Amino acid sequence: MNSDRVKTLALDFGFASVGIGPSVPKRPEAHHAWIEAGCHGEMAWMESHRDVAADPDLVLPGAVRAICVLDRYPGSGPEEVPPRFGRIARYARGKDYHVHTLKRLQRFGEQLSSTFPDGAFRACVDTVPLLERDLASSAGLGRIGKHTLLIEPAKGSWAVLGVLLTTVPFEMDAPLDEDPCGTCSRCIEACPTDAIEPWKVDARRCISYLTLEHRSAIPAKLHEGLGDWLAGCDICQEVCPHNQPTAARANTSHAEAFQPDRQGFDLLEVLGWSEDDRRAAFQGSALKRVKYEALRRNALILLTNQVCQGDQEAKTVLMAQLDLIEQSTTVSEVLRETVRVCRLRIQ
Ligand code: B12
Ligand code: SF4
Ligand code: SF4
Repeated sequence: MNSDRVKTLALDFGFASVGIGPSVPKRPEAHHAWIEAGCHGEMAWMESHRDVAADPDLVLPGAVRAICVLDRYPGSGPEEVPPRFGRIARYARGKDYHVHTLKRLQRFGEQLSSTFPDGAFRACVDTVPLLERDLASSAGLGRIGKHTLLIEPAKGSWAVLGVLLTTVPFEMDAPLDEDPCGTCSRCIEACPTDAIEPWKVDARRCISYLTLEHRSAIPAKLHEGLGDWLAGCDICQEVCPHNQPTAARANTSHAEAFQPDRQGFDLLEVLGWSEDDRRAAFQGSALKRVKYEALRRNALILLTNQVCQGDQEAKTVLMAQLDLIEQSTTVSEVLRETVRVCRLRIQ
């Protein structure tokens, strides 16, 4: 079935790019091996829903195509930050894509349903464990780099993805599966926690996972690697040659909702927050999933990193914070363990 109308409509809905490919992933075995090796860490849902990744029929019975869409957000190279400041990843500097991309994708699906009443559509944006990058590369949106992110030709990887599964056999686009990296290994060398092997990221070592998803204490050997990342990490994208500034990238359009509100937060401010303050600061942001305890844990580690780099002013406030937490009767095991490691590091 001709796909022109689908594509025009996707662009009308504000997506930066759209492609159509098969609903089944190309490399389900790589996902299987990743889970078997335990690379998903504490993301138990990935293991319990592992069958879904290989079989989209479990998400939408009779699915034959994945209509893949992409929203770009502004990116840049490495950046300077003020002292005692924690950075947040760029995808989370604007509005929450789990809401903005998903809502538009759902409305796009509803519109297609009225045009193709015999077809079924289901919108997914991180909401089910499909292999979105695998499907997007099969739909011709971009190629997968060694850091495992999807890289758009001439545009780069600063983008989030969405998938609309459908039972309608629309005409497919040519896949983009060539290796975009060649002999480059910049992301592997730049990753501070050695999380990347070519085309495999061990989430248990990835700062993005550790700061956003991991609820337990962060292993002591990885504290220093967190550097100044309070939530998420962009280092592998900052260094990638496909993301370096060019005239084409300077003219790249970004979804309005993803214009950055802020680069990050003052660490002392974060440590002084109540749960209500956290909720208010993260309202409408993808960061709302970072829980209060995890945020305090991250902030303590970052402040300790700065003390270890010679910031004496940070040391005074950090010591006061560590004392305060230790004296509290309601402090969690996670924070207690974090305080213990922070003290050892600044001794
Ligand atoms: C779990 C998850 C994470 C985990 C694990 C990351 C990972 N690399 O797997 C953590 C928390 C660490 C994470 C971090 C980030 N994430 Co994330 N994450 C996901 C999620 C929910 C599932 C990914 C998954 O299934 N991983 C399991 C592994 C096995 O899958 P995979 O790496 O895609 O595996 C494929 C490739 O490796 C490929 N492959 C294997 N061998 C080879 C060989 C060759 C030659 C080739 C070409 C390919 C290839 O085949 C595998 C199977 O398809 C997706 C959304 C989704 N449903 O897809 C978002 C998603 C991947 N994340 C996204 C983003 C933005 C990020 C961060 C940039 C956020 C940040 N700034 O902090 C970082 C980037 C870290 C990184 N380098 O990956 C975007 C990526 C957009 C893009 N341009 O690619 C997604 C698609 C969310 C979205 N809807 O937009 N994420
Ligand atoms: S997001 Fe950061 S920690 Fe994770 S793989 Fe990329 S560089 Fe490494
Ligand atoms: S930094 Fe180099 S190796 Fe890593 S994804 Fe980009 S091109 Fe590939």
